[in-house]
Amino acid sequence: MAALRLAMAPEIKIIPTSKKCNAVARIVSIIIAGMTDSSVSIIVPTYKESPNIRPLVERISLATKAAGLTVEIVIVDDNSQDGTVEIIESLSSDHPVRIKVRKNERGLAGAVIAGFREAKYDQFVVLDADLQHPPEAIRRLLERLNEPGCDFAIATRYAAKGSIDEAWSTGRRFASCLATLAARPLAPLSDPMSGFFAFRRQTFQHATKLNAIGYKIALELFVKCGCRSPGEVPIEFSIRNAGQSKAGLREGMRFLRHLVSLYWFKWPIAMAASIGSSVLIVTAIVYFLCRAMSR
Ligand SMILES: Nc1nc2c(ncn2[C@@H]2O[C@H](COP(=O)(O)OP(=O)(O)OP(=O)(O)O)[C@@H](O)[C@H]2O)c(=O)[nH]1
Ligand SMILES: [Mg+2]
Repeated sequence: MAALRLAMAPEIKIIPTSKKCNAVARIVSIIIAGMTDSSVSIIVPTYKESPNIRPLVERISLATKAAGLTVEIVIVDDNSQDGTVEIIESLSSDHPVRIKVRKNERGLAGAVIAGFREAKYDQFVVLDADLQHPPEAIRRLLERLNEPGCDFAIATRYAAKGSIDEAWSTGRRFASCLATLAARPLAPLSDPMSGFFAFRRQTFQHATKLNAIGYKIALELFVKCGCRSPGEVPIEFSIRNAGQSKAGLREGMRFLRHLVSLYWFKWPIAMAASIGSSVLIVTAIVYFLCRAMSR
């Protein structure tokens, strides 16, 4: 625990000029390390993920124990009725895991927000249940978040040293690159589509007009919480461990709607101006065409 706290403590640039200075620097860094929060609520949205729950909880437990973190794992399930509840109950005697079942709602983004409301610690990590996001990177995400000034830490497959499993099809890579390019102006992130991220309760409390549509909750939170200083952690993005993907054409359409709503939120005047000028141009063209044809 002390080792992790030291690792997570902000680096202090003190140049010791004597042994005395060295000792002072060490004492200061120990005090700051002691103040660094090493507790975290890990939120996992699930829908029909029962084959993945046990390996996921075991890997999170192992990785966070090795890192000296105090954790709770909050599974937010949308009434999958596939045995997920029973698996969590059997795991809860050995692991710090609990489940919230939502019976009347569906959707990844809403489930994650419900998880934040359930969480008891002040640092949140969100990751998918299907092990595409390596739980071993949770420690590095929190280290990043605890660097001075960082308000949002996100795992990325597109930064140097990040990668995507070779089994990803060309079509999937192309769609992911297109979506990433479309979202880039909204947030200075190399992988704004990522669903593996860490941030603080305090930042969440700054959220305005949260819109729980679609899959891209990290992008939504980054924009609506007014985050400015992201930290990135490269990961190897795997393929799904078991079970079926819930992403499909319908999610793709939702993503487009979501993107437009975020552009409206961030640049309402520019959006109104571009729509207004497009309408003006089209009206002018139609008017001159009609006049030319009536001569
Ligand atoms: N609670 C809840 N979780 C969901 C819902 N839809 C998806 N999820 C979870 O959100 C996470 C991401 O969904 P995936 O189906 O893996 O989507 P994806 O990673 O974009 O697609 P793949 O790469 O094909 O796995 C998984 O943990 C899902 O179980 C939902 O409606 N409600
Ligand atoms: Mg997945």
